[in-house]
Amino acid sequence: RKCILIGAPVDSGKRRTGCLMGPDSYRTAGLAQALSDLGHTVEDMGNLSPATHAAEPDDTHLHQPNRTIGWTNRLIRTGQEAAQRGLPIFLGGDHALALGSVAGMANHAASVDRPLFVLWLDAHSDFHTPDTTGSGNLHGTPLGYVTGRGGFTGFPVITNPVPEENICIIGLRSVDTAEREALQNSDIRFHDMRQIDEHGIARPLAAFLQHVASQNGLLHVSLDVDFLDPSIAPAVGTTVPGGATMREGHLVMEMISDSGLMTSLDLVELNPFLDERGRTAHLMVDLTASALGRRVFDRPTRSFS
Ligand code: DIR
Ligand code: MN
Ligand code: MN
Ligand code: MN
Repeated sequence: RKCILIGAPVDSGKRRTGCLMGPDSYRTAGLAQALSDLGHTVEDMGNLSPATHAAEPDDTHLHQPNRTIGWTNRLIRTGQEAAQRGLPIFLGGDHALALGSVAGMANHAASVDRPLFVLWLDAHSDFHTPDTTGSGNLHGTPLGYVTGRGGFTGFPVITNPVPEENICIIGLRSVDTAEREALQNSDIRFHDMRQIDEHGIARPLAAFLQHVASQNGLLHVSLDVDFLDPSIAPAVGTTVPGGATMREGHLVMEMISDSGLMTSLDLVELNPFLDERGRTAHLMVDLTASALGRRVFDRPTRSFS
């Protein structure tokens, strides 16, 4: 396949900075080589910058809304164009980049007359709107935006909202009060860590992938570093204990690969400033490789005699 790396050093989605260093960390950790070793063609578009935007208002509880609007404009257009040529991999950058990446993929899906499905791997549900967010951090709003919830004044109008029933969130363990009610009243499929503990992570994922396949859908995967347990992925500003293990992470990505369904991917929330010798960047690269065909524990037949 043709993988198109899109550097999206978005850092406007929350107050703690550092995600702007994400794209170059993935490059340093060897992402392009890992993908070409698997037989894929790799094109690196370099790092984007936000479209021109107004100065930030000072009469809002939101953090840098206009810069995020600039990023959203840029990423919708670039993503939509890239999706016609290959499999876009958005190198974040914080999760505010997904306002643009997912909206762009929704436009692309509509243009080829297929439904878009979204797999959200995250400790958080990111289903806020600018009106419900308590933190004012827009990285908590992408699923609210792409499903067409209100309140996104000044943002590009959502022309192709993603139907709630086309979204599956796995890994939840930190959901704000305002989001909880909205989520429970929505048709989004969501699976918290308790469900994963009780039934395993494969079951809900397999059901969702089967559904995507039955609808001939495109599949966008959004991988937030904090989906993973902080003990294996410490380089994120919003660590939440009790996350996915190394093998759960790889299992998810390997099942995605087996399905052959993934058509675009976000790697988000990596803050290399918080990392220990690039270990989180390296893990994210390894997970991406698993999603694109690598089998970590597949080894040539060995004899144990
Ligand atoms: C939190 C953080 N729910 C907020 N969200 C994060 O600020 O709205 N999402 N970290 O991944
Ligand atoms: Mn997130
Ligand atoms: Mn998160
Ligand atoms: Mn490696």
